[in-house]
Amino acid sequence: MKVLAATNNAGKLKELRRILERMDHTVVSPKELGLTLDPDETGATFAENARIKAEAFCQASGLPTVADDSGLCVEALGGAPGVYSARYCGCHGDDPANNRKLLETMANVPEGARGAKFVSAVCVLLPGGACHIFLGECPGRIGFAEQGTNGFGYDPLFIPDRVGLPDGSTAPNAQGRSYAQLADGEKDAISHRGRAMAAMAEALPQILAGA
Ligand code: ITT
Repeated sequence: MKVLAATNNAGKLKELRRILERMDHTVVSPKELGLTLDPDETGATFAENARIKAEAFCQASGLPTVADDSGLCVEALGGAPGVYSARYCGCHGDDPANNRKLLETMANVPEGARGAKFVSAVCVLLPGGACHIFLGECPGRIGFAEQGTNGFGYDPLFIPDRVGLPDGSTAPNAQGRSYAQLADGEKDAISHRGRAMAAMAEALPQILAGA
C-alpha cells in the first residue's frame, strides 16, 4: 500500500520509512508531496496528537496516512517531558538543547531513580475511514551523559532495558547501550515505535478488509 508518513521530523521519518518498507509498503513523505503542513499538537495525550496529525495530512493528501506522536516519560520528573518532549527546552525540535536540559535537570538524580519510558502512539487513517491508534512503550533509564551517534532526538540519553537480536527475539541490555548505540534492527525490535508499528501491522489486514 502507498502510505504517507505524516511527520516533519527527519529522524522519525527515517524510522517510519524503514519499518513500513520492511512491511512491504511504499512510503511517501510530506516533503515529497510538497506538503508543508504543521498542525498544532493541542492534544493532552500521545493518541490525541497522533490523530490530529493523521487527520490533517490525510485530508491534505488523500492518501492512507500513518502518524506517530511520541515522547519520553521520566519517572523522577513525574512523567515529563511526555507530550511536550519535542519542545522541552522551550522551542520545538531542538534536539541538542532538549538533551542538555534533560541532563541538567537529572544531574542530581541517583542511578536507581533514573527510570523512564519512551511512548509512541501510531495513528493509521485511510481516506474517509476511521482512525486506528496503536500504542507502544519501551522501558529504560536516563544515562548520565550522551552516548552514541545513531538515531535522533533523545536517543543518546535513553538506555533501554532490552535490545533486539537478529532472530527477532530480545535480550537484556547488559552493556547499558543507549538507543543511539544500537543498530537499526536492535532498536526497532524493542523501541516504542517499533512496538506500536508491530501492533499496527497485525491489525492492518482487518482494517483494510473493512475499508
Ligand atoms: P512530527 O510531529 O512532525 O512527527 P515531532 O518531532 O514534533 O515531529 P513529536 O511531537 O511526536 O514529533 O515529538 C517527539 C519528541 O520525542 C521529539 O523531540 C523527538 O525527538 C523525541 N522522540 C520520539 N521518538 C524518539 C526516538 O525514537 N528517539 C529519540 N527521540 C525520540
